Amino acid sequence: MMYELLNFKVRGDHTGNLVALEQGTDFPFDIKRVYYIWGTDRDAIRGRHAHRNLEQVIVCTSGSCDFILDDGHERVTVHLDNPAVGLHIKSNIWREFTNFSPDCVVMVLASEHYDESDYIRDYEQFKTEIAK
Ligand code: T46
Repeated sequence: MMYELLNFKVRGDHTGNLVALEQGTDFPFDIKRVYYIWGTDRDAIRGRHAHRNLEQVIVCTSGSCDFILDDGHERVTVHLDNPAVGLHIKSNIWREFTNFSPDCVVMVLASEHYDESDYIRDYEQFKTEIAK
């Protein structure tokens, strides 16, 4: 399976909505890092890499964008536009993301600290590594 969509529990009333993500109960891994991305041009293409070990849950907390995922055999596009849904991606999946709305904010919860050596930034290298 290339990805999984997590439907978070929403605590909402007439004043608004709240999602709480707690390690060990609502979440598939221990969270070591959180980062977020905003202010992207609609046509910008970010990502263009895979991770050797990292697992992530990606939430579009505002606006929308498209994630293109590739396991070396097929490519799928996942449209994110709901802050109550998390896109869970495990290791060894090539990802690109684009088609950002002007108000898009992407929050990422990651299973590891930042480590550049975990990135595979060349597509041919990615294909070679997953073929092993
Ligand atoms: C991913 C997608 C969804 C850091 O110093 N610490 C960090 O934790 C991160 C994530 C990045 N950086 C530095 C590395 C680069 O100099 O910030 C700069 C931009 O990173 P990058 O070009 O990798 O950003 P994206 O948006 O292409 O990819 C990021 C994550 O790196 C990646 O793991 O899956 O978001």
